[in-house]
Amino acid sequence: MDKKVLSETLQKVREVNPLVHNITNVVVTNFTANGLLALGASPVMAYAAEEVKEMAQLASSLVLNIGTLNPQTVESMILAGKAANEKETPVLFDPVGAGATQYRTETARKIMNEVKVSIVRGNAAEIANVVGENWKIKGVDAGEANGDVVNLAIKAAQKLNCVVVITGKDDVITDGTTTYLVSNGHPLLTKVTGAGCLLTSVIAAFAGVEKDLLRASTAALTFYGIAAEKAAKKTAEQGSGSFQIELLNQLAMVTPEELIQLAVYKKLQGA
Ligand code: ATP
Ligand code: TZP
Ligand code: MG
Ligand code: MG
Repeated sequence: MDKKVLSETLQKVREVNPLVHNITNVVVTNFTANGLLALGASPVMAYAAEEVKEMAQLASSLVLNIGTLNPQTVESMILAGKAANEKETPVLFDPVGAGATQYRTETARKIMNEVKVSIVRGNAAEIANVVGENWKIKGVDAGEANGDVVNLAIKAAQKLNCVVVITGKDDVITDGTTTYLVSNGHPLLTKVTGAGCLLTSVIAAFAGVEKDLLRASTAALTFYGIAAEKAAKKTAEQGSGSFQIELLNQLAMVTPEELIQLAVYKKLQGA
C-alpha cells in the first residue's frame, strides 16, 4: 500500500463527508462529534431502540462503543448492528474495558457473536479479553503488555473473522493474513480521555468511504497519529488541555500531502 493511496483515502473522506452513527459512551460523546466534524465527516449520536435501525441504515458506518454500557444501550447496539449488516454498512466495535468486569467482557463477546463487525479496535488487553485470553486490565486503560501483540492481533482477526486494530505506542492492523504496523502518534494521546474512542470513530469515517478495510484503517491511523504529532509540537510546554484542543484543530488541518510526507508505517513480512 503506497502513501498516495492513503492520501487519496483522506481526500475521499473530506469529499464525501460520510455520516457516522455512533452509539458511544457518555465520557467521549462531545469530543467524538467535534473530532469527526473537524476531520470532515458528519457525526450523529442516536441511542433509542425506536430509532437506531433507521439511523444505522442512513449512515455510511456505525460505531458501537461499550465505554459506559447499560442493558438498554446494549440492546440498541445489537439492533443497530443488525440493521447495518442488512445494508452491508461497516460496523466498528470498541470494546472499552473488556476484561475489567464480567458484564463488559460478556457484552463484548455477545456483540461480536450477534453482529457482523467489520473492524474491532482496542488496546491489547481489551482485544485479548474479547477473544478469551486473560490479560491484566485496569479500568479502561491497558495493563502491562505481556505478550506478543502482533500475534494476538492476528489470532484475534482469524477468530473473529474481521479486521483487528490494536493500538498503543505502535498500532497493529490485520485481517489475519496481511498485517501493518503504524508508528505515528504521541504519548500525550494517553492523557486525553477519549483519544482511543475518537480514533475508532475516525476509522469508521474512513471505512465509510473505502471498502478495503486495511487501507481505510491504515489511512485513518497514520492520519490520526500525524495530527497528534503536529498538535504536540504546536502545544509544546503546555498541558494536555491545550493538546486536546489542538488535536481537534489538526484533524481539520492535516493535508493529504502531509500524510504522504509524514506517515510512518510498514507491512510486516511473514506476520
Ligand atoms: P487505553 O485505554 O489503553 O489508553 P485507548 O482506547 O485510549 O487505550 P490508545 O491505545 O491509547 O487507545 O490509542 C489511541 C491513540 O493513541 C492511537 O493513535 C495510538 O497510536 C496512540 N498512542 C497510544 N499510546 C501511545 C504512545 N505511547 N506513543 C504514541 N502514541 C500512542
Ligand atoms: N470511562 C468509561 S469510558 C471512558 C472512561 C474514562 C473513556 C475511555 O476512552 P479511551 O478512548 O478508551 O481512553
Ligand atoms: Mg486512552
Ligand atoms: Mg479505549
